Amino acid sequence: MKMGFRWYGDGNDTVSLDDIRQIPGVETVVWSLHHKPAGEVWEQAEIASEMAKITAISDAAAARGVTRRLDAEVVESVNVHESIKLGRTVLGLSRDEAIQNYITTLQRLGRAGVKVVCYNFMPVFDWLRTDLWHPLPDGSTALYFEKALVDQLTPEKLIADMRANSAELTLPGWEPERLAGFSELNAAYEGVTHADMYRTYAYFLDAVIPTCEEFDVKLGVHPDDPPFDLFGWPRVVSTMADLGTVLALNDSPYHGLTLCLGSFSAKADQAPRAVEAVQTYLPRIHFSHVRNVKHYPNGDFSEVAHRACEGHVDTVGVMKAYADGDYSGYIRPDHGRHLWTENTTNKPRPGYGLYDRALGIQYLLGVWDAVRASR
Ligand code: DNO
Repeated sequence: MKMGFRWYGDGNDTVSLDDIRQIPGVETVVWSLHHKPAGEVWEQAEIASEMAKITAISDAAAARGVTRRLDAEVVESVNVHESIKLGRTVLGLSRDEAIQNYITTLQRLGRAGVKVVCYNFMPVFDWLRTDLWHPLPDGSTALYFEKALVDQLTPEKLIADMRANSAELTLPGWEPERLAGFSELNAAYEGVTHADMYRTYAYFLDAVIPTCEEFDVKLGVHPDDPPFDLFGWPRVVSTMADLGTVLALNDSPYHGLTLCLGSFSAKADQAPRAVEAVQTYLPRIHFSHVRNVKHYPNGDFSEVAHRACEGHVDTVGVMKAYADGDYSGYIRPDHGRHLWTENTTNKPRPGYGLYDRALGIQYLLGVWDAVRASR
């Protein structure tokens, strides 16, 4: 297993590569070209330059006698254009053009040494929360989902809120272009069913997986977040059963999961199945996000510290299942609470501060090390 840490890039993240390098146990920096809209080809030179920043930090440290290196083997995400999910031209791009661009990007990432590419297949929006700075009783803040608010929310109001709340940083999945094309997309999804989405998904996989095999790049789909339909748009990567359906769309081992246990467990009845999900799909899990959520009886959920007893995700059982299965993929902590100065002078990207994710890693590695030491 390789432990990773997500980094949004120079000038786009309050956390620096040197901060990441000092977290014990981190071996992989999870990166992306965050300025690239879905559907656009990534240039080889841009890929090389971003990856070189990550490896250069190890070179500088090596000069001071540090031997542990950071690699750049995991990309989160190369976003899938809506034309691919809809199976038709939308936002000025045809499905097959968008797929060809995706293939070109995968080829270039493979050539550069990337091993896993994360993506999602959610219609229109990426992840959704109602409060990005929700106060927790301990004085920290965290991402929060208030069900009653979403039940009476229109997509238009949501967009305005996200724009106002995101502290001037572009959130992944909420890029200005995607928000701008919203009305066209809303109309395009009218009447689209779950079965339609599985059909377009299979078409996409059939087209891109041969490239993944040739260039040795594994694809890992991220579960829907939250894992249920929103605004009537069909989400198809939500439940334990959906994960099985999705994997059965294409048998190649290069088609697998980015098993985000926090997203998977954001549906209260799925949270108790987190360990089972790891055990069931282990050989097809290429990348995993391990974090915790706490459910409330009214349907709300809050993100909490990584420790198992803080919420409803058995993070100990999850790490034990990975260790017992000799998991050889990538894991990262996810969505920390915002701690200390992160609530005042050093506001990070929501969910992506330094401290709570660094603490989370030590907890996850503690379980991993304990299980392996007890063999
Ligand atoms: C949010 C993330 C998601 C995730 C994408 C994967 O913090 O978990 O934006 O990266 O859904 O494509």
